[in-house]
Amino acid sequence: MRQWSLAGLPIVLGAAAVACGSDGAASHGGGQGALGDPNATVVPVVAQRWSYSPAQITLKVGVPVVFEITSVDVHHGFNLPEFNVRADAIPGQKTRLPFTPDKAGTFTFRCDFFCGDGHEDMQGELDVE
Ligand SMILES: [Cu+2]
Repeated sequence: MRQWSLAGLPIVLGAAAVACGSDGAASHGGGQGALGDPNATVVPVVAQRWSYSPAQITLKVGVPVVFEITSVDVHHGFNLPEFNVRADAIPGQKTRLPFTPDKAGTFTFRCDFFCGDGHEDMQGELDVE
């Protein structure tokens, strides 16, 4: 089994901090920046080898939510490439990911942090209507 080096981690975390900083800028009219809309619905997402619970999520265009992502076993990722958002799913932690879908359709979220033999097939479906 392939082991990922921790050497890459500070780079990833650093990039996330930069993204959060710009998102929280005052120019972001009325929003709560990286903390997300306080009225946004929290959508819990639990990652485990090698699936997500729920495996299917339905959201509405323009309605903000906050994904609250965690893992029950090892470090996973949560990546929505069509929306250019991602977060880490870490055991014992909840990662909050504010998200407002801006287009309708059926999309795939997938693990982007190598987690073992089933990693390539670890995915779920996001429906935006
Ligand atoms: Cu994985």
